[in-house]
Amino acid sequence: MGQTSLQTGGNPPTIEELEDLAFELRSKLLHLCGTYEGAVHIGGDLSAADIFTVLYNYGLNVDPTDIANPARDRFVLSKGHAAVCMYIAMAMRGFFSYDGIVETYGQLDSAYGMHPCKVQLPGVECSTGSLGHGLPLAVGMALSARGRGEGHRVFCLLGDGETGEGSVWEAAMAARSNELGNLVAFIDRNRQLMTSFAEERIVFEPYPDKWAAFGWNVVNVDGHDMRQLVEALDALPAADSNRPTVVICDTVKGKGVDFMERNLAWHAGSLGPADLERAMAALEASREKESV
Ligand SMILES: Cc1ncc(C[n+]2csc(CCOP(=O)(O)OP(=O)(O)O)c2C)c(N)n1
Repeated sequence: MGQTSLQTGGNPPTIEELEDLAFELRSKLLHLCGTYEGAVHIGGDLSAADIFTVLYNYGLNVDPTDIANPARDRFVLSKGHAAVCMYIAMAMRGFFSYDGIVETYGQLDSAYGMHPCKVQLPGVECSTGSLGHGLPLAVGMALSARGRGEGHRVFCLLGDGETGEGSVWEAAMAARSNELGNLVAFIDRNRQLMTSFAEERIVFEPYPDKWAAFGWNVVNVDGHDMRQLVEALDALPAADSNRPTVVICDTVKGKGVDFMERNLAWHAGSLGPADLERAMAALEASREKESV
């Protein structure tokens, strides 16, 4: 598969263009999964694919040709096991080559590890993978930006299961206490953990109320509806405001591939050639269904 795709002549992409990009991202993800011999965290990649798409092509002020620009927005992938989806979204945005990811993904010494490493892969802002650490890191980065008088935002993507970690709530309290309106958390609320459905293990609900009780500005969206995602980004309070924002994205683990959707067997897995064909057919069918 080629590189991206998006030719907007400098204008922000339309909703339709973002939807096409999300489809391309899912296709590329499945193809990688079909060529890599080990397991890929495909379920939580597919649930977050629309979020990655809207962030890298609409929400984040980043430039792949100027990755060290101090004014850039920072992105922290707290659910680090979804790294491959981030790599591909970044490749589609021009940060690196998709073919390069496919060639070395998951191999010893590859820059494209199962979890992201900022030392190995310039453009990645934080090394993550141990759940519960991304939001605390993002709080530190947002606090540092404030201290230096910098006007950028810090975005962080978490899994909902991950928010069972106490460190997330310490960070949530610290963010409000320090009035970090420059901090934006996205939660991939797919209601599944690694081997179980979320509410079977931890009572998350009333989930939005919990964030509100910690003093955050709470926005609820369908995490597969590009228009709602764009509107949430458009409506973010100014970076110099005093309340952090959480965008709770209602999502489906395995989204787009019917036999993976809400299926605990597909937290992580690999695809043989026949599975890949079946998965691609399912993805095409899901797209057609949604465009009716
Ligand atoms: C501290 C820590 N404990 C356990 C794991 C192993 N692990 C990887 S993914 C995962 C499930 C996470 O669920 P969630 O945050 O909801 O992610 P998603 O369902 O979106 O993949 C677990 C337990 C880990 N990476 N870090």
